[in-house]
Amino acid sequence: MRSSRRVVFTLVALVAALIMGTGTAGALTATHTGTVGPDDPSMPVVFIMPPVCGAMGVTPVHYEVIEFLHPLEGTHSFSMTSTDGFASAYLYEDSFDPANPAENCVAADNTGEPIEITYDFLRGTSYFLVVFDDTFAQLGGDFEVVVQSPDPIHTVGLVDPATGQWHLRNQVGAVTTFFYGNPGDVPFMGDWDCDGIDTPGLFRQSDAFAYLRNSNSQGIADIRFFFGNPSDIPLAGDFDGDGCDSLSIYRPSEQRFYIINELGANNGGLGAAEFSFLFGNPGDKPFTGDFDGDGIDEVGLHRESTGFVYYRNTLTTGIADNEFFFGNPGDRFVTGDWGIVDGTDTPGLFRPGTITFYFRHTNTQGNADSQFAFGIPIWLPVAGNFGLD
Ligand SMILES: [Ca+2]
Ligand SMILES: [Ca+2]
Ligand SMILES: [Ca+2]
Ligand SMILES: [Ca+2]
Repeated sequence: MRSSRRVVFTLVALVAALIMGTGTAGALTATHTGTVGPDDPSMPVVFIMPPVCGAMGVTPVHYEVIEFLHPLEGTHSFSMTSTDGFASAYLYEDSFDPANPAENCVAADNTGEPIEITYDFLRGTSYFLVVFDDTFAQLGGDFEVVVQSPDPIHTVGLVDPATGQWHLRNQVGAVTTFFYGNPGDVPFMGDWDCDGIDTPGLFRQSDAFAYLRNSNSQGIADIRFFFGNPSDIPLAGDFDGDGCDSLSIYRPSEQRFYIINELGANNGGLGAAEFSFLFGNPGDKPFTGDFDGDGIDEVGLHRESTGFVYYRNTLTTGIADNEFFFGNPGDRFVTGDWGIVDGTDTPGLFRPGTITFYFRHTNTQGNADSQFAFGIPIWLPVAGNFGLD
């Protein structure tokens, strides 16, 4: 049974790869602006020997820090312009200590407009771009940094709820298959260890535990904790923008979201909810995603009976910020940054009747922008950046 399925899969994956092409791996662009002035803290200047830092000096300079907490691994590039070219920049790896700014400085530029730094970020590591006033006058000014970072490469997978077998696709449609969990577990994906890669999580309604794993391979849970009510729906997302996913709760009986920004302690209980709010109608299925591209996940609801999709751009009670129809009754909904890779998540769905995934590339009403055949009707869809070759 299993081996014949695998053959079917390979063929389906090949066809899908042909339909989808080889993906559009590129770069995400974001712009950071700020103003360095007398109110900013100061640190001793570090001499620059482009493209690296040299020895620490003594002259104090005003600075501002742009944090990149657990960014994706790969090449990041920075291009900065500033008022009369007053600013230069340092890049720090792991941590930045303004009392010892020669430490952990891995790149720097002071060669004039535009200031440019390119650096290969490591997986699971934080980076700090320090913009400082490189003039004797220390009058400061405005700056703008354009950051190019790697694509998150969101793809989809399917989980067989009868066997606990996971089938995760990479960007070119190749499928990685492994067993994780028991029959009946509720599957989801998230980045539990903040390395930029989404890996499996399960909610086992029989013991009300969540079981999280940090790699896309067969094995036991790396962390497990008591999640709560068997009827609660787990929602994985980064609800505070720190680069780490946590598990929040949607309680259908109350139509209430409980937002939690820490994972439960291993073998312990779930942490207290930071806050909760009412949203939704009875029967609607919750989902999470970053629908306004600000780096923080928010929540929405999908009405499977009609395909009605609605969400808010903030984690608060209120009317929907956006709503539209996508899909047919019975479709199973996911979200991700696909098609137009711009940091904004949009809907996708798995239609059991046609064993096909359909994707919308904008949060607007309309037909699917892309699609491919994949899977078996009873399988459940998941989505994320799986980090699979
Ligand atoms: Ca991870
Ligand atoms: Ca978080
Ligand atoms: Ca957001
Ligand atoms: Ca997008």
